[in-house]
Amino acid sequence: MKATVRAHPNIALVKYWGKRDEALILPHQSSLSLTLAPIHVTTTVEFGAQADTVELHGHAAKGSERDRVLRLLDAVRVQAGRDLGPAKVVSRGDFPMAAGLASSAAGFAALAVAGRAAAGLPEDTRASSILARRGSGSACRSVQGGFCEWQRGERADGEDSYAVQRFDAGHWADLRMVVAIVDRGEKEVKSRDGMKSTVETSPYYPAWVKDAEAEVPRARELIAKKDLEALGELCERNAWRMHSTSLAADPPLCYLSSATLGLIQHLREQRKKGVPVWFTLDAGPNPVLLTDAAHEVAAEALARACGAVEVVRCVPGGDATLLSEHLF
Ligand code: 2P0
Repeated sequence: MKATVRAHPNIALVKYWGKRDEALILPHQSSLSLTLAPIHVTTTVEFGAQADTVELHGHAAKGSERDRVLRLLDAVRVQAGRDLGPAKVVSRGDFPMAAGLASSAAGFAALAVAGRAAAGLPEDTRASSILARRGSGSACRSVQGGFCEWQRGERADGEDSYAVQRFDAGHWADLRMVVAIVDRGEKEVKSRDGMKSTVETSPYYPAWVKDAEAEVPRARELIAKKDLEALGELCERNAWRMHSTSLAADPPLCYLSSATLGLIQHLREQRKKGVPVWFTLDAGPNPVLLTDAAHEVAAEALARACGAVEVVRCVPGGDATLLSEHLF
């Protein structure tokens, strides 16, 4: 009745931006990401506790944060088909939570896999990915390592909307992602609200959906060939288009800061000088640089030269895994 899982965050190369079903968290388009190590979240779930308790990163979770965790465990109870009693959950991450590194992706992936294991359910990556998705969309891509594709699916019940691994972490072991934290502040508009507003008000949204869906198979081909330059260009294009459709929302959503733009400018200059480095950008001001092992030090230096207050160097990460040591 107790299980502990370690899962890694992921960064999308082709982003997820917008839901067709808010309750089930079903996306309008498919997306593709890379799971990142060594950073991770560890989560222990125990059923049969005295009362439902949720501790996230050293604090008792409250309100909607707590509800999201407990709702996911309710779905585990339904899958188990028996009364598992109240649950105790403790979760800890080892990376800066304000980094825009979507700790929720690693957190909900770890929670889904640990919840199923604690309930005695068999290991099942598809079932865990669907469960993780219901906690936070991007979490479905953190159940497995390497390059994962979240297929949007067609069904109204979401049973065909989950992530599949296209290439494992070993496929392109010298690919690097360098997270450049230029701003530690909380973003004004959370991803969940930003994407909802974009879907509802941006006249460019339908174009985003069509384009992103078409970029996924292209990205897959470039990853198969390990074509860093073409993948870097695709990543930047996709990030710009996600931000463009958001900028066109009403009111406009601008996640970029002057520090973001300064870094991008510098990165382009470095690229002209022959440094193979590209960027992607989630719903926040902190760019994530894409490069190879030979240039990760140069990428970090570039980020620091542009005022990054913290830099996290990452390599392709593996699957969410069960651990024998628990957090309590
Ligand atoms: C992504 N992002 O593909 C995109 C790119 C942010 C920008 O997934 O509402 O926390 O829980 O499904 O997954 C962040 O949004 O949103 C995200 P919910 P989530 O990684």
